[in-house]
Amino acid sequence: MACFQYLSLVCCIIFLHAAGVKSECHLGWNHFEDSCYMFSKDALNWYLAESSCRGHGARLAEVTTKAQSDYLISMVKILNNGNEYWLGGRDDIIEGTWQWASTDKVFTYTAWGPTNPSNNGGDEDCLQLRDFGSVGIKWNDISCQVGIKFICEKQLDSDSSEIIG
Ligand SMILES: [Ca+2]
Ligand SMILES: [Ca+2]
Repeated sequence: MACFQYLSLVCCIIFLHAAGVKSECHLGWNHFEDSCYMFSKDALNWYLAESSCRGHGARLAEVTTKAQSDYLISMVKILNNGNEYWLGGRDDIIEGTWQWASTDKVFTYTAWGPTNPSNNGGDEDCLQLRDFGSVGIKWNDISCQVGIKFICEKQLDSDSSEIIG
């Protein structure tokens, strides 16, 4: 009887472990709600950053809720390196119309920093997270050609099946 109970416990642990693994992000990716996020160590321009994310079966992070925005900002604070990070927003197709790159959907939620988007020099068409000092980390438009770090995002479900490519 004791042996049977022990085996049941082992089976239960194995089952829970297997179930748990399925809902986790891959090593190096961080789980929030339905997505996995990777904060790059490399600095690339926006276009190469987007390509890099696609190479991981992901996209540049697209922020549609305050909760998601707060999470990403808190992660950037934890990394505490003063770095700026690309997000997947752009207005290079129609100036002043900000869209998410993977869907072309126009922004609904926004978290712009003071006086932004500013389109300085007529050449700020890509979306980054940067530190605005007293108001904290917010959104800024900047030239797409600047080399900075970036945040990739992919669906939690797609992460467990990413073997091909
Ligand atoms: Ca612009
Ligand atoms: Ca700006």
